[in-house]
Amino acid sequence: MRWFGPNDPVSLADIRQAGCTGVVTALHDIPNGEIWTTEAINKRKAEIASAGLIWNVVESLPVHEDIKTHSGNFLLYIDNYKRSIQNLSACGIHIITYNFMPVLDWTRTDLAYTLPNGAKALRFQKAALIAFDIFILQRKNADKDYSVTELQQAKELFDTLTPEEKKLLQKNIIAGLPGSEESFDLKDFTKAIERYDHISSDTLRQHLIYFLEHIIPVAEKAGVQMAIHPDDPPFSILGLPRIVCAANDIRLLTKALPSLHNGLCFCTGSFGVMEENNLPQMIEEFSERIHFIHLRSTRRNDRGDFFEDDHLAGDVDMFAVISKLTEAMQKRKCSIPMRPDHGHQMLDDLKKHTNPGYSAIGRLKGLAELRGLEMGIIESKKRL
Ligand code: CS2
Ligand code: MN
Repeated sequence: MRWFGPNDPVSLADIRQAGCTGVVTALHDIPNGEIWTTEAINKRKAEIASAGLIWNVVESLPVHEDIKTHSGNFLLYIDNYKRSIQNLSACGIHIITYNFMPVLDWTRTDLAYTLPNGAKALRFQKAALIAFDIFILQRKNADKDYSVTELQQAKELFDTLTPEEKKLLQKNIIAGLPGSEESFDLKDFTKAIERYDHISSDTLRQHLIYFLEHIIPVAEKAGVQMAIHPDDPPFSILGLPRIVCAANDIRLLTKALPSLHNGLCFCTGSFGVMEENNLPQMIEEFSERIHFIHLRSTRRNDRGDFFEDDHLAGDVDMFAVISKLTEAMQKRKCSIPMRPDHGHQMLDDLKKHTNPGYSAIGRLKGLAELRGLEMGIIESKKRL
């Protein structure tokens, strides 16, 4: 499971009881862009080990905005990034997840969407995002990005919101979800997105490839597998370019840097939002370079909304996904680390403060179901 460090309301002991053997974490207290020293890494590693767990995957080693925009101190930050990769390797950690999403990490408009059974889930409602963009953020020329119907739906929704609900919507979108490196107020946010005014998807992709050209040789030498996390949601939001959404985006990256150290964090919840992404096929195509797995399912509608469904329900064919993943692991003769990505807020979670998406019981339920499915698939192959 993912653990957010000593301040996480879900403790290492809880995670161990949930049946995990390891945690996925980051040194969240180190500002984005600074070097992760071996002392700091080893200290956190020892803390995790003393709870009977291992730290084998970093999520995430953040990429500074200067690197994404190719401006300011980007050369220094790339050097620092290389040093962090080397330091992690020296401490025995060889899988690093990161993402290349401009400004915002993962984005939802509703963090407490009540499901029919009373549990709460995370949801992305397109009309709410557009309402934020047009009426709260008032981004220049934003209306050009949407159809007349979309603008109308956003206006209708916005008119039903109370002032508190409007504030909450803004907070949900820009105040930073767990694991995000940044948190903004409206003014700072506008400044941050304006840095991308002249950066198209192709330019952003060139910036990513430039970054990879510098770090992948270092990762190779250090025996570190880099795993890029797809954009979540996998489409452009608020006029920002997005370049890690579909199978073809991954093809472009692997064509530029064919090394298997240039790998993927296969997040079924993120890729699965896009109907054209055939997940089992993608696993087959990229099987050698999947270094880390996030399992989660979303359910979409035809308005461009989605919510996080039960791990074994929704639009993701989890049986096919896990079948393909077990085949990949058998072929590679290795076990790829996996975590349940997010979980519902349910039972006692509902009475506690939990990090959105990172409740104890909801994730435990997801993990238990996923492990059961995996065991069923492996054993039935052996015994039939
Ligand atoms: C999100 C992200 O998909 C997710 O789990 O919680 O924070 C994601 O982990 C990062 O973007 C990966 O770099
Ligand atoms: Mn994910």
